[in-house]
Amino acid sequence: MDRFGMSRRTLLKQGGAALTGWALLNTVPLGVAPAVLAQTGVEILPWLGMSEENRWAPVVSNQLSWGKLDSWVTPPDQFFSVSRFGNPEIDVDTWQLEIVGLVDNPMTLTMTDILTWPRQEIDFTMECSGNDGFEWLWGLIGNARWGGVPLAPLLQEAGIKDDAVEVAFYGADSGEITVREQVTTQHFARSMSIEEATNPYNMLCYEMNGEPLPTRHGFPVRLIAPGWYGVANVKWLSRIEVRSRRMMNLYMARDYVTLRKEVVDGEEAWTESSVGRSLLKSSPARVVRSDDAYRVEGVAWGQPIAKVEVKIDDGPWQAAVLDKTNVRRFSWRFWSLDWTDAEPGEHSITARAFDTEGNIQPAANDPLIANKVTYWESNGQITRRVYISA
Ligand SMILES: Nc1nc2c(c(=O)[nH]1)N[C@H]1C(S)=C(S)[C@@H](COP(=O)(O)O)O[C@H]1N2
Ligand SMILES: [Mo]
Repeated sequence: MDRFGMSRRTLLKQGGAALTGWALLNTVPLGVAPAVLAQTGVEILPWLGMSEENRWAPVVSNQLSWGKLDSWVTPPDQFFSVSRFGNPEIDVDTWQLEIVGLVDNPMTLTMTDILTWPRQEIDFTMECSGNDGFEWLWGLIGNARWGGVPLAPLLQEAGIKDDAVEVAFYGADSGEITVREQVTTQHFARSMSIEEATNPYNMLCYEMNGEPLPTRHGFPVRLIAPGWYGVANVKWLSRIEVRSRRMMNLYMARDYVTLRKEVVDGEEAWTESSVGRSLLKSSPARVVRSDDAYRVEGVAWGQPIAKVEVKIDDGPWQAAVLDKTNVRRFSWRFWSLDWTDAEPGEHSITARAFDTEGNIQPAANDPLIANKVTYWESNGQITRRVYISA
């Protein structure tokens, strides 16, 4: 028996029943090192002006150490977490997930019920929308192979009624929230439109890299919403409610809101929007040195990546080499660039990603980024500084 109280045999049998279309998404074995990353015997140069200090403990833990990056799949013990109300310990034997609200057949599912549905896996790089890339928040990202059951068939079985507008996902964790001086205790919750919620990639996830979900990543079951920022991926799921009114809670409509000045019909207008789908982004990860050869290594994610370019100081944009061993619709893509003429002294390194639709990651001074005054969804080009010794 394992942590789910199910026998290995039962789990294996269900794994074998995977729907074919989905199963084909995952052919890269876990643990394959990306070819573009330097392996052993290199010196890793530190970035200037970045801090390892964790200012947001205990909400934030385990930021990814870019300098130590050596695997495409992030091991769970190196995977960041963001937990607003602590990490509840849930007893899987008594845990239940309700699917209620505007549905024809309300459901109460146990872990055993969930395990009777065909198991699927999907590779997905999750980034917290607060991962702004500046001095303190740079490592709120990780890539994992998530296992579980697709959400859409469950919602279909529950039968969404015609007057429904959205699906809300509630976590078991809760805390105090104050609205206009009213102090309330609320569960962590986020919602999606019916169309977004029934996207075939959304998953009720119970495994991370082949193991049961660790407590801090949402044991026993979390939502995995590939292509969305971290906040949409509700952990410790306890209730799914189909609703006729939009959820306007802290995580949908107050805190996780991007505030930006735009020009509408020739006039300046402030817009506020809820943090949503992941945006095209890249970042230099580190500079490595072996003998006198230097190399810039980095990562791109958020949208399907077509190309990454790197600019050193005021030099031209140079095409980086994209990793070809690990290419997945929702996962990060590693890249590298040989830095052939590195002179002693301080240098700046900027990366920009291009997606397969031809979009370019915006520059830091692009109005899209410069006129955004909240730090959420910061996908502007990231510049890092490094010192090359004589
Ligand atoms: N129930 C619940 N789900 C949650 C959160 C939370 O605090 N409680 N944090 C969200 C945020 S802001 C992020 S970035 C991701 C982080 O997931 P991880 O901790 O597994 O990396 O979980 C999301 N889901
Ligand atoms: Mo987040």
